[in-house]
Amino acid sequence: MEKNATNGKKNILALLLVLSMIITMPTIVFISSALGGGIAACSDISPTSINASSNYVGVINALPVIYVSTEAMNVIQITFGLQFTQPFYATDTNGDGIVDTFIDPNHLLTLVRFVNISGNASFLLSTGNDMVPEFFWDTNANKTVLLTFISVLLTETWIDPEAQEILIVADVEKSGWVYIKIIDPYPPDKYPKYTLTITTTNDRIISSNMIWRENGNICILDDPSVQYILTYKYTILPPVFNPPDGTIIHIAKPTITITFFEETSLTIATFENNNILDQLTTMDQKTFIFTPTSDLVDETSTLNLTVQDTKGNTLTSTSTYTISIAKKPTGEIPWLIITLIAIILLIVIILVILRRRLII
Ligand SMILES: [Ca+2]
Ligand SMILES: [Ca+2]
Repeated sequence: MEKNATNGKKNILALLLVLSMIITMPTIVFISSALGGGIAACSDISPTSINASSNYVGVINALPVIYVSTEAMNVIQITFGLQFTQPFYATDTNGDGIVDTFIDPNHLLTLVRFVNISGNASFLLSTGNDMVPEFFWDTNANKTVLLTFISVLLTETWIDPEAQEILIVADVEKSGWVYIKIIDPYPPDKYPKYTLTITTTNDRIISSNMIWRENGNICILDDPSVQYILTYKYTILPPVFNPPDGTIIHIAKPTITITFFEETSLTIATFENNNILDQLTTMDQKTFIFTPTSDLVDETSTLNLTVQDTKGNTLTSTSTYTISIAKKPTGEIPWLIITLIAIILLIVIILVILRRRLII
């Protein structure tokens, strides 16, 4: 009884609170399914969208939506020969005041990713099913901006052992906005302790929210630069394997050397999942030599090493080899060939004898 009375008081208080808020804040809409439902506030909805009924204090079921402007949509239609029957739009699904979800009811555009460009919520969009964007839609300015896609090959690399930095320069010829794809030589899944900073030649740092690293690539969205410097802060540089990764080995007991650029200690060493830690030798803790104690057999084998530096950083490196040992002659007598030759000789002899008899 007491509990019901308390609930009743709570309901009256809630009703008064809701009514007072509707009166004092007309631009805010509430969801409330009678008095048992929750209350949620959403901005950017005009009071005209309040749908009141006898059972509901106030109802919203629409999320804030931004529709593309006709002008911005026309740029894309004309440039890419597309025909939109309805405008594409964006919604704010979590009510934080920033649109976060892109919808194209025409199913002509593919969302590549959301990006915040100088505080403007924008969507990188592809005009096909691929994930290479052709333009971005800035929902704040409600304009579409065309992008140039460039795939850059890295050519020059410097290593600064003092700063433990790898510097790579990427030259890009462009004007206007560009979406650049560069192969990531030190992807985060393989080198989780390396950090990457991208700067331009005038020391402008590319904001980390304009850089994406996935599937072994680095993607950068940027406007006015022509040269980018990729700086990786490393912990342990990857070693050099000799013979290199992917080599086909034709000898049963090959010697494989692994050279690091700094002193390290081996913590794990396996070859085709067998522990070979005590089969590796080193004179300087930089170059390690592995010669198998027993003959290798024909198969694809991976050499896997984990090392640790003096600061406790670790690095795991692998190199895979195809073992293909040449077959020795077996020494067996080729009876089939001998039999065939004997039969041919016999036929020849018979033919010669028959011919002589005919002549006589
Ligand atoms: Ca949002
Ligand atoms: Ca595309």
